[in-house]
Amino acid sequence: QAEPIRVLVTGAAGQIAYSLLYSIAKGDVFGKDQPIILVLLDIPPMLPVVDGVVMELQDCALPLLREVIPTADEAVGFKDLDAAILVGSMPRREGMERKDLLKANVAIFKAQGGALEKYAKKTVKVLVVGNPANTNCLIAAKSAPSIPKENFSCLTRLDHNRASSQVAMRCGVSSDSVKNVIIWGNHSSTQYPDVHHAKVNVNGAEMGAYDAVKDDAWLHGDFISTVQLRGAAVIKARKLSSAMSAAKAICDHMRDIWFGTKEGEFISMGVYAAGNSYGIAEDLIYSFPIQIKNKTWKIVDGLSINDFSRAKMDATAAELVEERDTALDFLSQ
Ligand code: NAX
Repeated sequence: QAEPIRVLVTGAAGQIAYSLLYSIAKGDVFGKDQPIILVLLDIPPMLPVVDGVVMELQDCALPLLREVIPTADEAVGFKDLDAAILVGSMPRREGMERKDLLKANVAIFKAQGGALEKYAKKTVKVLVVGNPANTNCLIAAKSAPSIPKENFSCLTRLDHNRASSQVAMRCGVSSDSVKNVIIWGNHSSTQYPDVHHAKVNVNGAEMGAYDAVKDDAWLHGDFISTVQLRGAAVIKARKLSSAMSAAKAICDHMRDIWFGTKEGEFISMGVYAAGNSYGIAEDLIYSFPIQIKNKTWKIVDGLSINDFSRAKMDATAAELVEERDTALDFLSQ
């Protein structure tokens, strides 16, 4: 059997991790034949809670799970990693300014990027989930200069899945009948969910999303705002932020990195923008349409962009530039 791989999940005492760890440990992400050593990192006061999670993982009696290591020590947590899923971050407290939140997270992701640099394998695949996910990812990547920038990505798959599902429900088809929706930009309310290149399979006939939905006003209006504001709607209803769906999206994202995307399909993820795709400024982590093969992603090029899309892609890029510049000020302090 294969050698075990070492997978880190941070924020291990939190609610996303609670939904995520079971799926990883039972083989949904890295394959049914891949033994796993799970490393669970959280801050020291949460370690008693992490111990409870460790007990539950043991009690699942999962054959692929070789070892579970709870820790608050970065030297232990980031050692020899094959994959790192960075979920933990500083949450926004009431009355907290955006800037203060960003500052606290720059400190966390600078430290964790530094720990990746120092302790992880150079081949480690790093997925940043903790918000602001794009900018946290950029800071982590910059703090780990010897690990290729391409190994870092941030989660916009939840937004992608939300968009697919909205279209599927509207057309009365199953969610796997919808492919190639795109989330452009930031994982924030400025993100642009775009279905101009999406395909819907309606009773065996594949057609463009606009032809399948037959309601351009909805696609240009409520569809976009529903996806953009879905996180807030879940919080309002549940009094807690998305966790089950976030965990599912993390699994989708990492599984696609490990095994590749399906032929002819693309997914969305936040990746390093090098300044040569769709006129998006360089040195941002921006969500693009992505295809993955041999654990290597590439941006799907050459999709036509109309004026409606252009304006929305630029607006979310502008937000990311501002976030980055503020974050880089903190990073250099
Ligand atoms: P919880 O508050 O339930 O858990 C977060 C955990 O992270 C806590 O146990 C906390 O102690 C830990 N933590 C804080 N700082 C840490 C550090 N420096 N090192 C290690 N652990 C640390 O939050 P949860 O609902 O699990 O959400 C986690 C993060 O995901 C939040 O930042 C949230 O905003 C973000 N999300 C991002 C999404 C995305 O699509 N990119 C969607 C879901 C989610 O909202």
